[in-house]
Amino acid sequence: MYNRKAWKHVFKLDPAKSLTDEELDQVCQSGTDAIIVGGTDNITLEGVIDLLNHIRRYPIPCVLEVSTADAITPGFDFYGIPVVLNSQEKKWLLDAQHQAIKDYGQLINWSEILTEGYVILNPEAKAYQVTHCKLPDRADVIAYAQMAEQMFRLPILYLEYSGTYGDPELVREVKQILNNTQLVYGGGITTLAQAEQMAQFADTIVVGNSLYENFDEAIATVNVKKD
Ligand code: 1GP
Repeated sequence: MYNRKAWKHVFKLDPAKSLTDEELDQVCQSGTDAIIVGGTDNITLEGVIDLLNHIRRYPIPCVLEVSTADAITPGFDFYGIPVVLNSQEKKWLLDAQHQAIKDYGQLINWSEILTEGYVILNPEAKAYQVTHCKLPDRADVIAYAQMAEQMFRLPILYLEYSGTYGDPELVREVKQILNNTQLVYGGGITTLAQAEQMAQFADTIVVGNSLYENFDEAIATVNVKKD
């Protein structure tokens, strides 16, 4: 089975956005450690299956990050289940997940489930707005990290700045207090230099949007693995 803790660089593909077939081939052959399929808006089962069919031509681990139960399909290696720690609504902490387990419980292979404790730090991000987050300060984030590891024993803590480049100092501080929980950073990485800066501290960095904005520069972020 795949060792997700060793993933240093991951691309996130949004089923609602499009790349050419050639670009998708390049993403799959880039040398990245895994591909996450996920997004917030307009996620359809058809879009997810299209991407899965393409990615499955390549021997690369593939994760579906579940944002709507309607777009879940078999065939992924892992299913990421976001739990939004700084949401102000219980729905995004427990209720949506609870309902999905009620509906699909018998079909779930629990060894494929990765619960991701999300802390969303960009108020402009769609996910921040949809889940009615509250902006945490530094002390809040540190406490969320401790909660994730020590209280809830979450496999992953995801510092999510989607759409904007985050604070490397905060990522460094969070890393210092995590031992078993995998620290994932995502948001605003458009260059190799930014990838290198965040990869000093995060276990895993995620590159998403820039694939759709400056493809070649986004692909070059994989070179962070050579460091
Ligand atoms: C989004 O964390 C990922 O969920 C990556 O962020 O799209 O800003 O690269 P970007």
